[in-house]
Amino acid sequence: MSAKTSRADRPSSVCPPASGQPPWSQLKPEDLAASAEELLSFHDVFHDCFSRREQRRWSLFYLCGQLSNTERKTIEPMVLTLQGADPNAGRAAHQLLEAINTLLAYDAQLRIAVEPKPNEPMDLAYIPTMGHALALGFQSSDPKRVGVLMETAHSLLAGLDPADEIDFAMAFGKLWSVHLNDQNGLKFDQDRSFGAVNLRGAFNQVRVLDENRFWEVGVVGLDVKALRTQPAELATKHLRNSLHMFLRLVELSRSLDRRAVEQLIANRDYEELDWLILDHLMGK
Ligand SMILES: [Mn+2]
Repeated sequence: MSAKTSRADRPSSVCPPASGQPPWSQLKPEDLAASAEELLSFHDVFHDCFSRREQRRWSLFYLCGQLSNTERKTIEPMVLTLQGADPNAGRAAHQLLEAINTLLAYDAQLRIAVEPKPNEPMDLAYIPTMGHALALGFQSSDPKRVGVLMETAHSLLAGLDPADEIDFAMAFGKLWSVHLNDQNGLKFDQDRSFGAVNLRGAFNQVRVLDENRFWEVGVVGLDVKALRTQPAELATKHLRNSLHMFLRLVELSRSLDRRAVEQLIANRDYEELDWLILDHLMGK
């Protein structure tokens, strides 16, 4: 008869393994030493099973890089020389396209506005600008149902002028929404109140939206967030500020002397045009 018994045949009085026993709080130094001894002998027997093949592969890769004729022997040029540009970049775009096509097929009424973002939550910029988002939409299974959404802070983080991004997308009838806010330089995505950092930049965005009759085709959103150190009861003022700023800038855009603007552009007198607009923004 075999020495093995099935689980069901085992007597219940068999002592469970250590992991199944209640913690034993009366450890003495010699108990710890004995445990350490056991662990070491376990490691001696099994450590070969736990070595990772990646270490061998990458050390070989690194040596090949050291022996290559790249000018700098740091990881980035080595990877670019031996492996080429990141193949995941192309794969990611195809995965995004696949997701868009799946959604379009899932709901025949659905329209998708892609909101480009150059940084978070990843350090890789797969769809950082209007141009990227438009290209993705035009490749989709139903380009009529894919448009874009411009967020001020995202355009600024991509090093672009939000008003130009608005104009570019509107040129193709593809701007379906905007998230107006502001951004102070290249840091985390701040979502400051609209116009809080760059008043002239905010005016330019409102003007290009209004002059192109955006209200007929899209929705204005204010994607802003409260400053982190504000008390809770004051933390919704950024919404008031952004809304008032937007409405005031619409008024200012509509009350700007159109004939004077056209004349200055015709004269190529751009300094005077700057002053006309700044003077108008500052009021009298
Ligand atoms: Mn947004």
